[in-house]
Amino acid sequence: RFASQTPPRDTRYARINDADLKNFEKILGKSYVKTEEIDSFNKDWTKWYSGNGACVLLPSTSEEISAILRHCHERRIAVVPQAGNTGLVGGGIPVHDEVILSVRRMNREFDFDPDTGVLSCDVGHVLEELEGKVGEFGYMMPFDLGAKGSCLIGGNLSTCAGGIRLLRYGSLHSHLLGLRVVLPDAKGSLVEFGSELRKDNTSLHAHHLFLGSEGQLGVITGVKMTCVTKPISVQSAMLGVNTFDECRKILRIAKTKLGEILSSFELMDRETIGVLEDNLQFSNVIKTNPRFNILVETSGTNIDHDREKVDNFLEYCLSERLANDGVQAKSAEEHRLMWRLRESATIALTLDGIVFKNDFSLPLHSFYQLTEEVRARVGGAAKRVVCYGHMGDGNSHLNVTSTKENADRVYKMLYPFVYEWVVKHGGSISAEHGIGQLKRPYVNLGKSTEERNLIRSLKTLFDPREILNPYKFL
Ligand code: FAD
Ligand code: S2G
Ligand code: ZN
Repeated sequence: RFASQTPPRDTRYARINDADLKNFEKILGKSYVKTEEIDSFNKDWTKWYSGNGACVLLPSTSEEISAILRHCHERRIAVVPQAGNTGLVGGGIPVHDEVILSVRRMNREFDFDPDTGVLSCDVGHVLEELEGKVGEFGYMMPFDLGAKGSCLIGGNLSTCAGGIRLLRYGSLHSHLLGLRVVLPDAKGSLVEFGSELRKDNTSLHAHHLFLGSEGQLGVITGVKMTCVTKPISVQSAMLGVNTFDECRKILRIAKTKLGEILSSFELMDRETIGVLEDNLQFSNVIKTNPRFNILVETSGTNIDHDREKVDNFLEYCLSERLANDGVQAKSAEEHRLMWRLRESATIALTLDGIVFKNDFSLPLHSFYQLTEEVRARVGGAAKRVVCYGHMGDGNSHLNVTSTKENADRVYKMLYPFVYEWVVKHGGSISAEHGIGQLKRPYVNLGKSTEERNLIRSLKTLFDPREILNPYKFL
């Protein structure tokens, strides 16, 4: 009921009939065309969205997807691509009766070149499984996120996922070399964009258009991307800090004193720690109940050198009274406990009632001001206002929880206030989770008409009958 106003079903789209299902079964085989027990595909992870997807199709090859899209183009049947269904904005959930095209079975192809670190694979691999497979060659995926056990690389590409390593390894754009895409046009065109080469300046690099396209331009079926060498030494430290200004100063010091080995700089405010303590009975690794926890991670090649660097960094922050407490992980177990705190925030919040999730990019000078203003604005109506996130990337996950009774009131206090506030302060209303259904009405905030019109003409170019993931931001 909080989801942004759902647009009415567009009558241009055909409703599927038995002949369609027969055709899908001819393409995929009966067992991969599901019309029963498809709730888990029609509901999203946050349980905010539930679609009426008429059926779920489970292809295992690009050719099968091409045949499906050819048929859907001809019959003008709306299709929503889906991967691991861990998206947090309802992007992979039908708004009405769109057919769900799941890439879960697209996990045959896997090829890795240990000389170049280039991964070339189908999009249905689970992120954590890819981490393990490239790990055998001494490499690591260049991004990591809390949903790694369920999200698929196809979904990560389509949302241009960020995660906890972006500060060090850059966004997925820095690692993308090529994509295999099936277009929703009359032929169901199968197009290979880019190559396996790090340097290939022979085209417009159009594959980058599909990063973050949220299933609206084409179905991504294969990827070629660079992975990074697995660090021999991963160190972490947790600092207790009293003011956000000091957190900003510590970030600058981390960048100079830890330099190239700095790989994560995550923030949790005291309220975030509170929801972890109350709902998961975790305890803070910092015992002085600080206003902020800062989790710093380094990834390097020499354990002794890195440990010493982190030690000097910690000592400096303490002696300069920027942090009032700090501890370096002395074992893999301590490292895991620190990260368990940070990565469990999402789960802890799901136990707190109705959760209004946010994912903003903000300039650091106003990063925490929004949380303070929201706290003042929602006051007693909300249960909790917490802020955690990838501070090193300026990415705030301001989450507000409420009881069922107060939810409508809190929702109206929050939206569109927070989106307008973010855009007014030079931020972005979506840092890494995408737009989906959640932010569709606000996607034009701060965007020029020229840009909007150009982007729309790209949608028409790739998806002439607008059958792919309709009712979303394009
Ligand atoms: P889905 O949710 O299935 O789909 C996501 C979008 O991609 C949809 O719009 C869908 O239509 C489209 N799509 C899927 N497959 C294809 C395809 N093959 N071709 C074209 N379009 C396609 N996100 C972050 O960025 N950073 C985080 O730190 C982070 N932490 C998370 C922690 C938890 C506990 C959870 C539950 C989620 C978190 N997320 C995070 C959000 C989510 O995991 C990411 O958005 C992830 O990239 C989604 O991948 P998925 O495979 O689940 O995709
Ligand atoms: C994170 C997960 C989703 C959320 O933990 O970094 O991206 O907002 C988030 O809880
Ligand atoms: Zn995040």
